[in-house]
Amino acid sequence: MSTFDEVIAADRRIEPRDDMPEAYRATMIRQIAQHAHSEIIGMQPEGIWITRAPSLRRKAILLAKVQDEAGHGLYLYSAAETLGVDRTDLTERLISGKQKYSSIFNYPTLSFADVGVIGWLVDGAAICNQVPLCRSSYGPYARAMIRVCKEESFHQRQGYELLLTMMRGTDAQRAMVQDAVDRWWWPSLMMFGPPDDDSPNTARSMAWKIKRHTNDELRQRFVDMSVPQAEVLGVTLPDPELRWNAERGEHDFGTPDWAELRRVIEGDGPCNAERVENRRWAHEDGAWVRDAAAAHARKKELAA
Ligand code: BYC
Repeated sequence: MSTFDEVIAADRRIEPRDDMPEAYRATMIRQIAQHAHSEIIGMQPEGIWITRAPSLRRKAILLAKVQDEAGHGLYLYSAAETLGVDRTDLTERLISGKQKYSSIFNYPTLSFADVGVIGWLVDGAAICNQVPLCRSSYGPYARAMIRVCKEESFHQRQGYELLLTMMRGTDAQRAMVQDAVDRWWWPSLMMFGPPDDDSPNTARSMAWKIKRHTNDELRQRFVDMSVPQAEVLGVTLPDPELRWNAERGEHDFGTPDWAELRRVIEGDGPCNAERVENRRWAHEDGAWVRDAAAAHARKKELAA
């Protein structure tokens, strides 16, 4: 039987029953739970636009996307449960503020263009971050990521298609898109986490092959990917320092406001209180469903 270190060195997967250092288990629980919470909280900013979508087609698309996000949350909570934690307990940790979720979902969605920009930039950033996680060393997480990424790429395209449509519309629609890009660009760059020299977890997570790239490497990849897409759309990315650096073969770009990221992570973003309060309410309101499901399962067990 291989030891944990041998499995990691050979680039194989750690499975739930394998021996693993307690710190590895704790790191995986932290990251997977935080990721699951992000998917579930991430339903809110787009969800509020379902009833206000401008056509039946847009409503059906948005409804399906938000439902996919609920599904991603479920795969991820299931992956976390293979590490010996309980989903109810993780939800308690989210609503009591003990566990984090992605900073990006603490910003408001002010117009329907935000739905398109979330698809293009937020799901685009999520893909950049999550494709390498399909090769993450923890088996259940890596396998969940494969399906999540397939769905995320569909989400990204629906957002981009919505924006292309709006950009072919009226001046007012083009202005809505530009305004949404101005508001979401910097928070999207912050999704990748703090800069590498201020990222306490990266070195160990790279050594354990949980993360395959650092926060800054993925942020750079996202900028390089987004610039040509912005040109095709005809929008301006709100960064005066953004330019191609032929020597590096990458774009130079400005510094995100790291103090803002810290504030949002610590709970002081524009929508943190509202997001968590909505989640707490939904959890309490759904108690009867969980009770009914548990009673049904007990009845079936007794009958068996
Ligand atoms: N927001 O040492 P670091 C989606 C925390 S869902 C909040 O670099 P790590 C979608 C970090 O947790 C997108 N917290 O950490 C859904 C750590 O905290 P603690 C969610 C952040 O883990 C619906 C501390 O800061 N994606 O796309 O090595 C609709 C220091 O950071 C953030 C995932 O969760 C942040 N932005 O790297 C549409 C992906 N950044 O617990 C779209 C999986 C950092 O040590 N997660 N923190 O106190 C990851 O890849 C990594 O956990 C991160 C951070 C790159 C996010």
